[in-house]
Amino acid sequence: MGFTQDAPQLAQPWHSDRLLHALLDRTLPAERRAALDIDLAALGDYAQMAWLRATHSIRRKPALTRWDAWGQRVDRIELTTAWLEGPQLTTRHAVLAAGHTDSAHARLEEFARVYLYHLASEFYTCPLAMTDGAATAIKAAGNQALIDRALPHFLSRDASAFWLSGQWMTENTGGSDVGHTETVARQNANGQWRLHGRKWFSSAVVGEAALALARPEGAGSGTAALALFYVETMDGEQRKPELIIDRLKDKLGTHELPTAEIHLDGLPAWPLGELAHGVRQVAPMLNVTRTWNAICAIASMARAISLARDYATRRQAFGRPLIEQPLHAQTLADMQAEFEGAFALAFEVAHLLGRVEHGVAAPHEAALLRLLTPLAKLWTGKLAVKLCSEALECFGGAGYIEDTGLPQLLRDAQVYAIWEGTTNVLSLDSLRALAGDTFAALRTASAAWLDGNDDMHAASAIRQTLDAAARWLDQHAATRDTLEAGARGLAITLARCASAALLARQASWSSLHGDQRPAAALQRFVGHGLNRLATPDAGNTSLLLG
Ligand code: MFK
Repeated sequence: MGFTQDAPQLAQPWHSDRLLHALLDRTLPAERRAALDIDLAALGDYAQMAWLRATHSIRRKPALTRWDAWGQRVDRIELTTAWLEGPQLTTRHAVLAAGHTDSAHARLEEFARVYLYHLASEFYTCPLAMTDGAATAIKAAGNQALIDRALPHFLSRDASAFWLSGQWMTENTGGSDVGHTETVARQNANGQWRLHGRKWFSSAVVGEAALALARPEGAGSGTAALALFYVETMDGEQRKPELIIDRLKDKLGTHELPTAEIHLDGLPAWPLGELAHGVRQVAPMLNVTRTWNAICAIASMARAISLARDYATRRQAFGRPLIEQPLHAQTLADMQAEFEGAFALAFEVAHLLGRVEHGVAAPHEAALLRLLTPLAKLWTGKLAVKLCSEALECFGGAGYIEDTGLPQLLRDAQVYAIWEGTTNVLSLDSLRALAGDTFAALRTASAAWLDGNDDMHAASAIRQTLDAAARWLDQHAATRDTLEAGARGLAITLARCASAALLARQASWSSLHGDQRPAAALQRFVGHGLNRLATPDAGNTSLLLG
C-alpha cells in the first residue's frame, strides 16, 4: 500500500491544557487547587477515551419506541453509551455537586469539570445544565419544600439517587417570545395544580423532573402572567401517563441528545413561588444554562484547535509540515488568540457567579455578572461556529469526511448560537442588562483587570473602544429601534473589550511565571480589533429588504 496519513491524536485534555492549569493556579487557594486534580484527571482520561471510542465506532442516535408489541404505550427512549455512563461518571466526579458547595470557588471548580467533560458527554451536559439551573432557580425562589424534595437528588453524588431536570419553556407559538405560552395550569378542588399543553423542545425528557412555564387558568395574557412550576415525570420505574412523548426531533447536530416534542395532559405540578412573573423566577436558571453554553462552546473550540494543531505537525504538504507553513501557522495562531479571549471571558462568568452567589463579590460585580453572562453566551456561540469551521479547513478534504469525527464538531457547534436564546435575543438581553450603571461596572472591572499589565497599546485600545461604546449608547439611547438594530455590534464590542482586559490580567500573572504566551495572545487578539459597533441605516435596511 502507498502513503497513508496519520490521524490527528487528541492529547489528554486536562494534562495538556495550559490555559485551564494557569487559570486554576492563579485563582484557587493551593489546597483547593490540589484537591481538584483527581476529578479533572479522571474527566480528562474519560474525554480522551471517548474520542477514541467515537472515532472507532458507528455513531448512534437515541431511539424512541412509543408502543410495545402488545399495544401498550411505553414512550421508551434508548440512549447512547455516553448517556448511559453519564449519571455514574458525573456523580462520582461531583460535576453538579461541586458547583453548590459552600465556597466562592464552587462554580469555577464545577465549570472546570464541565469544560473537560462536555464533548465526551455527547451533550449529556445539556440536561445537566438544566438540572443545575433548576437547582439554582429553586434555591433563588426560597421554596423550602422543593429545596428539601429535589435538591438532594439534583446535587447527589450517588448515581442511584440522582435526578435530571428539564426546562420546559419553548412552545411552537412563542419560541423565544415565551409570553405567548399556551400551556395552562389548572387547580383542582384539592388544591393540586395540573399542566395541560404542548412543549416543543424538551431536551431532558429522560429526566425525572422539570421546571415548566404555564399560564394559571384565568390569568391574563403576556409574560408577567406566566407562573413557574416544578413537575416530576416518573411513577417509580414508569413515566407518568400525563406526560406523552410525541416524537424525537431530527436535528442538524447534537444527534445523541434526545430532544423531544411532548404533551402534558394534566401532569401534576407545584408552583415555585407566586403564581405570576414566571420568567423572572426562571431567569436564574437561564443565566446558569447560558453559562454552561459559553463553557461548552469554548470546550468545542479547544477540541477543534487541539486536533488541528496536532494534525499540523503530522501532515506534510509542499515539502514541510503544515505547522511550518507560514500561512497555516498564521491561521492557527489567529484561532488560538480568539479562543484565549473567549476562554478568559467564559471562565470569568463562572467565577463571578460563584462570588456573587456566596456574597463575597465587590459591589459592582453583580451588575457585571448580569452583563457578562449574555455577552459570553452570544459571543462564544458565534465564535465556536467560526473556529470549528476554520478547524475543519485545516484538515482539507478530510475535515469534510464523517468518519474522521471532525464534521460533528461543526454541526454540534451551531447549536450554541441558537438554544438558550439566539445571538439576537441575547444581544437584546444585554441591552436589558445595561440598564442602570452596568456600563460603569464594566469600566471598573476592566481597569482592575488591566492594572499591572505593561501592554500599553492593548490598554489604550480597550479604553478607547469602551469610550466609543459609551458614546454610541448615549447617542442612541432615545431611539429604541436604532439601539436594537445595533445591539449585536455593541454586545460583541463589549464582549471583546472584556475579553481583552481579562487576557491582560492573565498575561500579567503568566509573565511573572515565565510564560509569555498569554501576552502574545493579547497582542494578537487586540490586533484583530475590538470595535464592532455599527450604526444601522434604517432606510438602507428597508430598501434591501423591500
Ligand atoms: C451544553 C450547553 C447547555 C445548554 C442547555 C441548553 C438547553 C436548550 C434548550 C433550550 O433552548 S430552552 C429554551 C431557551 N429559551 C430561551 O432562552 C428564551 C429566549 N427568550 C428570552 O431570553 C427572552 O428575553 C425572555 C423570555 C427571557 C424574556 O422575554 P420577555 O417576554 O420580553 O420578558 P421581559 O418582560 O422582558 O422579562 C420578564 C422579567 O424577566 C423581567 O423582570 P421583571 O419582571 O422584574 O421586570 C426581566 O428583567 C427578567 N429577565 C429576563 N431575562 C433575564 C431576566 N432577569 C435576569 N436575567 C435574565 N437573563
